[in-house]
Amino acid sequence: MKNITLSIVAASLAIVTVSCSQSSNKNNEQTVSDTTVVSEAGSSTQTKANFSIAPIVTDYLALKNALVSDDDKAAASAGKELLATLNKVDMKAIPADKHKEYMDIADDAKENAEHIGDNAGKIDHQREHLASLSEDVNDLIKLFGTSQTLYQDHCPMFNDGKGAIWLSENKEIKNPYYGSKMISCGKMQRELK
Ligand SMILES: [Cu+2]
Repeated sequence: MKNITLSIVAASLAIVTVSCSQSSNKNNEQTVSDTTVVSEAGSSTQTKANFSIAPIVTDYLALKNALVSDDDKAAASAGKELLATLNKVDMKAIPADKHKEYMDIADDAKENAEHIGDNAGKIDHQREHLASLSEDVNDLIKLFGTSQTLYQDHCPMFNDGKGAIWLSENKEIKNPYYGSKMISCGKMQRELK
């Protein structure tokens, strides 16, 4: 019975991690805590509403700032930090009605953080993942709010002119998609708080 459960877990992890080249070493933590939440669902209000995305935002900003500075190595280590932070999230702290949405966003954010972490030396690739990661963090802010005032900035040029957003702790524009090449390219779209 235990073997069957383990192979199901292994199979589902395999499905989650096949996308975009590198296979990952995602640990089982999340699956385990997820199961715990499901089994507790019957025992009513176990969830505390004290979840904060602040540690995720802090790691995201460090990563973003590394790319502003054209520092692929610092971006990689910040990506690894962010992945660790996401893996540490206690699912029981997240209100039940936001649980599924959180999981969807966090899965995507983990994949982006992991790829940024694994791609020192390929700053263009890291920046592609930053575009998607910034959407994830923006979605988390919509869902949970932010204790820190942030600015949603937009770069109109990135991704062949399709544009991309990023989040910043400063009003001043410092573009993480182009770094020193075009540091002031972009516009602040709105203030988040
Ligand atoms: Cu990738």
